Order: sequence, then C-alpha cells, then structure tokens
Amino acid sequence: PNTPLPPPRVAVVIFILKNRSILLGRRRSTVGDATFALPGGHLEFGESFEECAAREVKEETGLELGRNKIEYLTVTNNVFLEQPKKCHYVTVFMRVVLDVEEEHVVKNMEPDKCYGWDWYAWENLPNPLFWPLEKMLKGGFDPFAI
Ligand code: 8DG
Ligand code: MG
Ligand code: MG
Repeated sequence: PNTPLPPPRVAVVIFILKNRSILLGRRRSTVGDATFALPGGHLEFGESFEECAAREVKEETGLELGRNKIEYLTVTNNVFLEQPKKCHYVTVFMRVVLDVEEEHVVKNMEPDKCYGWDWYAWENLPNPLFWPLEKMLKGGFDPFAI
C-alpha cells in the first residue's frame, strides 16, 4: 500500500569546530542509522537558525554555546527515498568555532538517538558519514575555509 509522503521539513545542523576537528555522533535512527552526523534537529515554531542550533546542541551533547558566535554557512536539499520512512529535509548548516583554550565536555544526552559524540580530525573523518554530509564534503565544501 502507498503510504502518503510527509511534507518537507527544515533541519538545522551545526559544524562545531575546535582546532582542526569537528564534533560528530553516530546516529541511532531510521534515517541514516549508524552513520556519523553533525548535531542538530528540527526547526521549531518561531526559532531563528541560531537558536535552533544552540538548543539542539544543548539537548544532544550538553554543550552550552552561550556567547559563542553561531554563523550561517549554507543550505542543502535532501530527499531520503531509500530509508524505511521516506522523508525530505531542507538542511541549514551553521558553524561555531570554539575557543581552543576552553574545556568542552560533551555528553551523550540522548543515547536512544546517538551512540556517542566525539571530536574527529577534519583530515581523518570517520566512515560512513551521514549521506547529506558526505555529499557536501565530496563536493568540496570546507567549513573551515568560509
Ligand atoms: P528533534 O526531535 O530533536 O527536533 O530532532 P532530531 O531527532 O534531533 O533530528 P535529527 O534526525 O538529528 O535531524 C533532523 C534531520 O536533519 C535528519 O533526519 C536529516 C537532517 N540532517 C541532514 N544532515 C544532518 C546531519 O548532519 N545531522 C543531523 N542531526 N541531521 C541532519 O540533512
Ligand atoms: Mg535533537
Ligand atoms: Mg539530532
């Protein structure tokens, strides 16, 4: 039977940069299960992209972005047809650069949704990356360069 397709949704995800590393978590989800992805989630009613990014980071990792400058980087269109549940996301990519001098404790706040967070060197990213991220990076996108 044909299940009706859900409308496209807006997701906000964030590159958290520290030195030459980024924060990635291995997903536990029907979408992109076991792949490495950025922190982030669904834009809620009335939120700015910056507010959504900061909220999701706090909910998922416990990190407080507080007075750090959160910047918009780019947007991509991602249609997931090969997943158990078909879905379509317009994904907004943000960035924050953390102070190298400060200590940043990252916790796995939603262990039902993520196997764990860790820092990965940009020159040596883990595999497999979540497909929308993979696609961008293969296209030459560099969150450090902008
Ligand atoms: P929420 O209930 O907390 O709002 O949502 P979530 O459970 O945190 O949602 P999510 O799956 O983490 O993110 C929503 C969608 O964003 C995801 O299903 C597909 C899209 N998305 C990308 N790239 C990335 C990425 O690198 N990381 C995350 N987390 N989501 C991404 O297109
Ligand atoms: Mg979330
Ligand atoms: Mg999430």
